[in-house]
Amino acid sequence: MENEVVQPTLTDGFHLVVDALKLNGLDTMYGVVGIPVTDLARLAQSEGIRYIGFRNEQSAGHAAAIAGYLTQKPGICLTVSAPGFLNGMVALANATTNGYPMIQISGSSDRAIVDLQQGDYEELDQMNAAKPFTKASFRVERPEDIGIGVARAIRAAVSGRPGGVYLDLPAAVLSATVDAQVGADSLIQVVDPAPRRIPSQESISRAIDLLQQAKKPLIVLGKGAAYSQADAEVRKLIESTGIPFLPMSMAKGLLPDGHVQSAASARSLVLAEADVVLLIGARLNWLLGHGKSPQWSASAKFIQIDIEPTEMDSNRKITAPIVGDIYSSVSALLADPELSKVQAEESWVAEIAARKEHNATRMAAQLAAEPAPMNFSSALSAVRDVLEKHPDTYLVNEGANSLDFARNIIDMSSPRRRLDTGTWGVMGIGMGYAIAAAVVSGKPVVAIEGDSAFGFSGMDIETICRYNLPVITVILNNGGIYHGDEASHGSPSDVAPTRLMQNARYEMVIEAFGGVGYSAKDKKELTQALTAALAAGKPALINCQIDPKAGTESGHIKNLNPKSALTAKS
Ligand code: ADP
Ligand code: TZD
Ligand code: MG
Repeated sequence: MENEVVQPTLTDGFHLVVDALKLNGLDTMYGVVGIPVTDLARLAQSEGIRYIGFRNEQSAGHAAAIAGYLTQKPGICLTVSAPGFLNGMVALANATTNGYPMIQISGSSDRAIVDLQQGDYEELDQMNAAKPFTKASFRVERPEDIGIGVARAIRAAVSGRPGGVYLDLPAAVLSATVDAQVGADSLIQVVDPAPRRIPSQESISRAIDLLQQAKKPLIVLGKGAAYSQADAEVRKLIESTGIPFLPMSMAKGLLPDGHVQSAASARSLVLAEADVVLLIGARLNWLLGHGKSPQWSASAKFIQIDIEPTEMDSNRKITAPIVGDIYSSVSALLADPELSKVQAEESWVAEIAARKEHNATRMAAQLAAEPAPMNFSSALSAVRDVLEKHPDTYLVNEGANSLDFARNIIDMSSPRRRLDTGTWGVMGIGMGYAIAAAVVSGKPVVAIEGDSAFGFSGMDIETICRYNLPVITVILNNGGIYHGDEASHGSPSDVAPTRLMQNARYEMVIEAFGGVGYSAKDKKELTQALTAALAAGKPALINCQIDPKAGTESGHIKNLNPKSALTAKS
């Protein structure tokens, strides 16, 4: 009919969020649903975005963060208002601290009510609450701004030093409608979200000058180097110069730990002796003794490659800063003909080799022992021997002794396979990192967990079983935080603060959800269980009985515990 009124085709906020994510290749979401985002997850799933539902937003957030680290695309975490938002915030802050690209998208309550503090359902000024913990925090107030909000969030998450970004979506924006064409036109496909940062030629020459003067050069690889995926270039730089390298924990495997130039097992020697140090994607924070003595020589000179200009001189003078992305910076070093004059001296290489051999002999003796019950070394030697046959496995690791021993004992041979507690030493990453690693890679994952560490995210064993992921959780169960043998401090009813339940049957937790539980009291049982679990490729949990006396306070960082000036301590 001639006079029929053509109704405009409408879209709404829910659809625009999903369309914006898909347009930018963001194909997975980790979250927990509830008011006002349940339909967002449903719609995402119906539109082909994979939605992985967790039991707690903290785990979902950790999953999103590590997915970002592994893929260089922001990991997406979906949360509900106020409490769900706050549960996710630990993971978002941890992502910012570690430089993982992540976007937490949260629904929020009615702006007018929230701002007048009239007590809305789950009322919180989330955008402002998120600011101190994030690289950027945005709120979208109109459906036609969703495209821009998502684009800005993506850029903030992945450009420069990556980090956590918060994107606030009030319920009213999600349900608001707008003309479909207007909506479609408002979406942005981000072009070049993480632009290369080309270092100046001057900075390259300055660095090479310094390397040419070095008698005892050292390259430190950090997780920024792993993240940047410039694997071939970094390897070429190291092999062509013969300079020994030291991987930070998550850079293990960037070059295989068994590489002749690895100085990992001569760490204290190379830190103390190096005269010129090239940092590639590693900060001189507490993990590197702030670059100061006694760990480092006071006269050592530093070269630092980092995309973040303000990182330079943050802890110690950087003589030759190279501000650039790692791929461009290492490529520029390789392209400079002067680099061919840089060659590590044989005496230095030999000194390191001798120390490595000495330390390896000592460690071999520890690993060969078969104490009953098991201790950390003996249990992890069994895990190491099995994992050597499965080099593609992702390794997630948290705890104190469980972390320190596993980092030293288990060699990595491929890049970005080791995922651990990172810069903060945060507990609770275990199940989230394991789930995301399995989802992103489709490969098997082994999560080595302290018994305390496991408790922080243990309920997501159900998530692992629900999605039938090839995740094997190995609990080094010494019955406590650091150790399980501390006597109560005079309480008639309570155990000591470090104690957890003795002889807890963690293997039964996974059985509740249809996974396979194992208990291992010695190396043989552990070897058999891990071998069988890897062959099955299904959810499994191995509860390893570790001597409650095994383990030291705070693992390797006991020195960071403040001491009471008033309490006489033994
Ligand atoms: P680690 O804990 O392994 O020592 P850090 O997290 O302390 O590593 O340091 C990683 C560093 O890498 C950060 O300073 C970050 O800015 C930097 N970085 C991350 N990605 C890149 C990149 N693509 N190019 C250059 N630097 C990067
Ligand atoms: N809470 C959070 C979120 N992060 C932390 N790092 C801690 C608390 C303190 N903490 C550590 O630094 S390690 C650890 C805690 C509670 C657990 C150590 O016990 P474990 O490991 O059983 O996991 P080991 O093998 O017994 O040492
Ligand atoms: Mg423990």
